[in-house]
Amino acid sequence: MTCLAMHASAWAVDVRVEVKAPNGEPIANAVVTISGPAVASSLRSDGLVMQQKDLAFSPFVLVVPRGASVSFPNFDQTRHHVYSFSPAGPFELKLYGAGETRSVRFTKTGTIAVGCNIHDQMTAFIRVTDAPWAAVTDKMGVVELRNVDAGDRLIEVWHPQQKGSPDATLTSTLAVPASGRVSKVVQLTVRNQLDFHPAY
Ligand SMILES: [Cu+2]
Repeated sequence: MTCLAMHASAWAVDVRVEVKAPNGEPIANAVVTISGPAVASSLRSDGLVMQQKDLAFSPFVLVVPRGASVSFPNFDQTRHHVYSFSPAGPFELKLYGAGETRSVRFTKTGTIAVGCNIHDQMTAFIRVTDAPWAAVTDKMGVVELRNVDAGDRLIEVWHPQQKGSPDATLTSTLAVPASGRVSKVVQLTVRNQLDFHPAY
């Protein structure tokens, strides 16, 4: 066994983060990242998909490692024209129809607000990160991040309804122990409306 494998198994624990509103309600679609000197990102870099179905993007929020490609398959009978003006990764996928797909590679970290030129109500967000651990909260407001290396870590939480710039995050610290498991509750204030739009 190599030293690296020993390190990963012996000094890493699972971290549970719960994101809540001040009134205690769970906040879904928050991107939780933990930064630190990991050997490699634990995020998958292939098979990343943001589909178009029933005139909506799915998932609404996706987190991907920098350098990854995301495919945008169209499962609707109507054509979509998917684009972003976001400085972190502007792109345009001109009208394409049912059963077709396109893909985009994201090489800068930041927030990509995704829209459709035909259907204004279609909106989604891609967060591109260098953090070794990241996930999107489920409807219970929870992420489980596996095998986080022990040490003092920085947790960042991002949400599309967060006040501030498209890249505004709420940061906090977490001491990750060498064994056991750890959980943390993060309180986040979000607005009723999206703070920014793909066309901005
Ligand atoms: Cu569309």
